Amino acid sequence: APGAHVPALVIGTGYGGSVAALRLARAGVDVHMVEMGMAWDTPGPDGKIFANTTRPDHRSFWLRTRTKQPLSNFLGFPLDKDVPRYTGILDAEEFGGITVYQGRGVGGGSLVNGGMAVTPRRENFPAVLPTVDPAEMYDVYYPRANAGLEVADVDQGWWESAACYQYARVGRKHAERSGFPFVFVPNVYDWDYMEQEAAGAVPASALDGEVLFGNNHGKKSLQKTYLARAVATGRVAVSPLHRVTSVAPAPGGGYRVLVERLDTTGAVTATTAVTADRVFFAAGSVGTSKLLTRLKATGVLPALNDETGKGWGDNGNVMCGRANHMWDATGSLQSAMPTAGIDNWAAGGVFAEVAPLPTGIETYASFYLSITRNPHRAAFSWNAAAGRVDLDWQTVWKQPSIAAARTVFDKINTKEGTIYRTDLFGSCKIWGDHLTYHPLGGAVLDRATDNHGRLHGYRGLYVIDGALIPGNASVNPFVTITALAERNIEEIIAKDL
Ligand code: FAE
Repeated sequence: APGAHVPALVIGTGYGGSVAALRLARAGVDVHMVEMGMAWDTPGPDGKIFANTTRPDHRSFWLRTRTKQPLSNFLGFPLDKDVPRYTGILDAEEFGGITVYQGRGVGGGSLVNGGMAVTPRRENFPAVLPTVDPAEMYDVYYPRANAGLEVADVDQGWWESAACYQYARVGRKHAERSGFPFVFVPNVYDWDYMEQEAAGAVPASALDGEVLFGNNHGKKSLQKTYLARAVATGRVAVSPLHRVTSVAPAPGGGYRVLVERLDTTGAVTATTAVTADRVFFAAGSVGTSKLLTRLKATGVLPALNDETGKGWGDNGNVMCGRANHMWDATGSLQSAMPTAGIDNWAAGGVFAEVAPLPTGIETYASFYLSITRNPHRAAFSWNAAAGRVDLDWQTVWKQPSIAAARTVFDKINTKEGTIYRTDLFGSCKIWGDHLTYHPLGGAVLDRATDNHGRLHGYRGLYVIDGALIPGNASVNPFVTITALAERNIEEIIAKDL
């Protein structure tokens, strides 16, 4: 309600926001979560909440009139098509040199991601978060995050013979024949449900390719884990289709937060002000960085320090496909949930996820999303003339990522006598180097904030999402985002409340 006062306001409902809300509520604090995306709790015209990856519709993209598929082409045919403008689930946010894919809705990125729940190797952690004690993370907060997210391992016995993981077994064979370590990775998918999908006993979900535009059944997104527990406390209110535009010091103490209410075309139908004692920025790396950069530059939060908006990276994401021989078919049925990776981080700076290409037909393609050690870091800045926040990432900055990925895939291609696919990202284009799924940084821990996410310059303002991590996590990031949030909120509850 207008003029309302809340003890804690959380901007965004992704991993960082969900951890903050649950822990604050359990500590007796009333929490208001503001989420610009939809609730995703109501079936659409086809009876399903989420659209299928292969059949995008109005639900699929955030405020676009044409889809922007990460794999833009297939066998020479462009895949994109017109869709009605709608507050859909996947945002393909375009900056000068990169398109950043993000989830929109209650649950944030957990709604659209592959569910790969990877804890970094301990020896790599000091480079990920140099100011955080590895012992506390690996003894306390990573285990807490994995438990809270309900992370589980696939049954390897089942996996060995499941038709839907033939693509992953081909990935293993090729990795091992070239001498690369092949690792299983846990996931948040309900494996019992997937086994029943494979047996034809329940509606297909991961086995119907559901991932990028939401998953209707087996994936344990945050709505089923942290957020469900947060709401069950009775202390957490969630406002979907509401976007925070300003956070300013309030005359009587606390902060005045301006919130726009959106309709499903993205139009603003109302603006309200809420006063909050504490505000947690959990709008994701890009969302938090954009807000803080603008609020600092426009004089609303002038005391934020000069690290604001800096230290942003793409987690070294780069994609590629390989064309297999006909004896290495990858299967017409592919589970949309990845289970495996090729870990060449130590030798080549690459951790490559063996990814599905769930097209429903045999493609003879192996597809990979590589996470690489890329040194480039970009900064957000306020473009006053255009009234928007820009990011200075350059496409050529992906070259170190391509070089790292080639340490694995050139060798595999030589060994197998195979070549790269050139039809997935355009015509005659090998590398998907125009995008990231893993934005990280922009309000880096112990730089823009103190070592627990307290923003410098303003008591009661916190960052608690992927913006804290300086650009690279060495693996898929959400377990690290969750574990860091668990660590920081414990300290904040103990010392600040
Ligand atoms: P995030 O989950 O992005 O949540 C931020 C929320 O804030 C969103 O719901 C926004 O709509 C909302 N928001 C933004 N601005 C505002 C505003 N002004 N007012 C109100 N609300 C706002 O942040 N990671 C893995 O570890 N494993 C995977 O398998 C994996 N696969 C992925 C696949 C795809 C296609 C994508 C896009 C990402 C994937 N990721 C994966 C990345 C992962 O989802 C991402 O790192 C986390 O979701 C980031 O968590 P945050 O809490 O930082």
